[in-house]
Parts: sequence; structure tokens; C-alpha cells
Amino acid sequence: MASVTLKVEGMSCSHCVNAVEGAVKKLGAQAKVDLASKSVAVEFDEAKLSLEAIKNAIEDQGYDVV
Ligand SMILES: [Cu+2]
Repeated sequence: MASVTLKVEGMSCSHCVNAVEGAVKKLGAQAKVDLASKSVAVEFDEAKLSLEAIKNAIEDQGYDVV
């Protein structure tokens, strides 16, 4: 399992948290959003998923991974 913390711009409320966490979980990974630090801690299986795919899923929700 890989653990990566991404900086994500544009998250401001619980709706954003659910959108981001939901999009990542849909890929089969785990995500925990911290609104205060605008970060998303993700845990994923590198054999099954790329970090790029996770970033794309977050950006598809309308947020910017920086
Ligand atoms: Cu929001």
C-alpha cells in the first residue's frame, strides 16, 4: 500500500469532502480530506492503481491537485 498526501485547491465544505473522498473510494482507494490544510491523504494499492488516476478522479470533481 502506498500513502500519499495531496494538496488540493477548491475544497471548502462537507460537500467537497464527500465529493473528493467518494471519487477516490470509487477507484478502490481510501481518502481522508483535511479541510484546514487543504490536503487529501490517500492510501492505495500501487499494483492496481496509479497516483495519476487518483489525481484525475479528484480533478474530474472540479478541484485542483497542486
Ligand atoms: Cu463544498
